[in-house]
Amino acid sequence: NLIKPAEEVQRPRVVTPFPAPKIMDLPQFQGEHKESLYWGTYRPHVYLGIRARTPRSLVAGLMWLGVKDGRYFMRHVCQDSDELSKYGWTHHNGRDFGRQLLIDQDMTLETSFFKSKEAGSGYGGDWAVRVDVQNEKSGDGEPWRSGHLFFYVADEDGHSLSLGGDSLDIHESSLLASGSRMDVGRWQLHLKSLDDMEVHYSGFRTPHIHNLSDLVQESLVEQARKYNRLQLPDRSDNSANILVFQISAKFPFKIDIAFVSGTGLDSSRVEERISSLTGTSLTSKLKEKQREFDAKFEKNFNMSSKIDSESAVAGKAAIGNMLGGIGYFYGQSKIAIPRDSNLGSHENYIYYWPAELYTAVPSRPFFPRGFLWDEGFHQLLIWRWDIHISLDIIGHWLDLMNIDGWIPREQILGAEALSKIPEEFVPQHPTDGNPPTLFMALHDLVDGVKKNKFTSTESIEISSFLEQAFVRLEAWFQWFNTTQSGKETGSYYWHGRDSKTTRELNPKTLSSGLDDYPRASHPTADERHVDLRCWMLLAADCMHSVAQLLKKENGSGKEYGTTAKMLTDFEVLNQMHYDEAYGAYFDFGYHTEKVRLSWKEMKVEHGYPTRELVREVLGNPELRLVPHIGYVSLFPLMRRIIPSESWILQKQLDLISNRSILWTDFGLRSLSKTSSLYMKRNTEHDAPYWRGPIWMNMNYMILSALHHYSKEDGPYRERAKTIYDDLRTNLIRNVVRNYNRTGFLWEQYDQKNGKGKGQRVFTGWTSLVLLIMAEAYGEI
Ligand code: 6A9
Repeated sequence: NLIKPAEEVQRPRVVTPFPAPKIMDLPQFQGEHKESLYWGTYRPHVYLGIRARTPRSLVAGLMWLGVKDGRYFMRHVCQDSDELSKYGWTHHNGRDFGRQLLIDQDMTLETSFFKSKEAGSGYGGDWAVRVDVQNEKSGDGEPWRSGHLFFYVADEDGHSLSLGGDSLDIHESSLLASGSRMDVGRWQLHLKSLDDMEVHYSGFRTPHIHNLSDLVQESLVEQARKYNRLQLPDRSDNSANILVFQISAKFPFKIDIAFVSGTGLDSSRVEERISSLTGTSLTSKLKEKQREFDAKFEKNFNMSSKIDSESAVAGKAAIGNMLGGIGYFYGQSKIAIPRDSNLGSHENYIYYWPAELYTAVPSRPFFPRGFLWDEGFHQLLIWRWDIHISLDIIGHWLDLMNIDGWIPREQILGAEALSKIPEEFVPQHPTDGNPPTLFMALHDLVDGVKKNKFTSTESIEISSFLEQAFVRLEAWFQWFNTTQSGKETGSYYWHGRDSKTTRELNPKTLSSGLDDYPRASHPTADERHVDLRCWMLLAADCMHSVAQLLKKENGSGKEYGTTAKMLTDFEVLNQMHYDEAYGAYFDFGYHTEKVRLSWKEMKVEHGYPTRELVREVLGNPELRLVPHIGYVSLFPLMRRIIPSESWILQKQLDLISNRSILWTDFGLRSLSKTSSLYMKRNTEHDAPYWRGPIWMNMNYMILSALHHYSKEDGPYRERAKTIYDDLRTNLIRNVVRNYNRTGFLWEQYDQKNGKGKGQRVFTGWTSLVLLIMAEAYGEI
């Protein structure tokens, strides 16, 4: 039983769902739509994992033995320590097709996924996986001339699985396993191959599939010890809910795995379905799907005249990995509660309600889970590919809202997601927000409907979605507008900064998404954050246009218009945030520049003196603008508040194009070289993160604004155009170069040499490079 009992009597307010019909209950998300998305590669944290969009699914996945320096290693969960020199989806359409390439030392694996619904298929249809294994050193004389794959099926519902036979000879019978479930009826799993191979197996019974790699490894080690062979024991019993099949063959070899459901009904069609999902039939289906993918890529991004073919390959990997990285999660968030609260919990957290989340993820090996503000950026790509997937994802996120209009920022749902993160980072803080970037995507959709860019069916679906979402969006807006407001009307600040810390050089602002980007040295209620003010403008603007579309202008719609107008007021913005001397927009707060970290001798422990890095404040903080030029300073430009004829626009262009400030050959750095905190560590353990390196999401927003100003009449139009072109070229060139050199998209890029930094396989917002290639920007 994975689900903790809910507090039945009276739910604490913070874990009470928003009292309105769920968006995901809309008719448009049922029926064919729902079924078409049932099975998928929705387990992004493993190299290849399949499940259905249901809380306790039948799951499947691939492991293999990698060989390094003559030793074997089990590969399963995406891990940097596996040192794969490349992996990721070169193609994926988010639905029924994907092709992935993985390079593990001398071994190259190509995994393809294909899905189809045939007459006789059970709910959600059938699917197939092809694994094509090559090895550079596959000559007969080599010691490692055979490869070992492990394909598993596991029933999270605990139903037991039946083995195809006691000894598996696939040339006799291709049946590996079968079972039965409520959702899809009876099902069978088959293995077909033209190559010679041995198949061994092992059965397990456990609800904990997240440590399956360990189980398989232990079983192999035990066999190796006893019999000196690398082979699963061919042991299972009737109660096993997990079956693992070891497939061993000489390089090169190829296997096709076919999953067929609804097999209880019409057995004659089963053979036919299996053969159409394997062999030459599968080959031609995969080819056809790949052609479709290429054609859709061409049509939707329409950029062949704008970029070279090398960039197009990286662009395809960007969208392929974004779609291939989409996951389905189910579980309960932990919500942090104040220590002194009397909620009757012995822990410092309570559980959110059990919830499902269908979402893209920032990075498969490191952050294979949902992040609220990342998702808004992801949707800018996804809606342009498949509007139905995008609405489904946004709907899931908005359904996670509580009665206060709050959505937890980081979604760590279920055991598999939890296994990727240290415990202390799990609880989410209900006082903390995260930029409401979903409004960017929603605004694009509204705009698209108004300008007839969608088919009429799509437009109707978007409108009915917005109709159902409206109360939630209003509550979301209100949550920000009330809980994150500042002392002065029209001012806002990110709540949740630590005002008592003695360790951080500058207390972090995790909720802003820009973590360690420097803010006022002393957090107080006097703060005003210019980025949040601009996010509020985006939200108000978007709400206003949604209200217009839904013909609600006379009710609350009017207020959003008024709020948006107030927040676009150039004079007020300048009074609150503009610094004449720097020509830049800044936060405001209780601040001193005279802060540093220094080592302090602490009391003697066990005879040893200990040292700690602590913060020293050498100046007197005062209420003032906080003089750090960087991404935050550019928000008024990003939001296009600055009139195109204003000399303040010229100032912003100066800051952007100045190499001593933000300009590099690889994109705009997050913090000016002239800032006192440029590339400074925040604590002994926290290296600079948003204090210099180049991030794609912000560069995309800045480019989008430059693109806008290069089309608006005004004295700086030409200059905006030149800067836009150069910045765009630099960003594309650098990301593509890194992709070709390293095989990966990266979390951020070094501002000095352009090298990918932070996490690799960061196919979240770095994938926006594709929209940059295509010059696809929103109207807002
Ligand atoms: C905490 C650490 C082994 C950081 O892309 C996701 C987020 C962004 O939303 C945010 O803006 N990333 C950015 O500043 C990654 C955050 C990962 C948090 C993980 C646990 C230990 O894990």
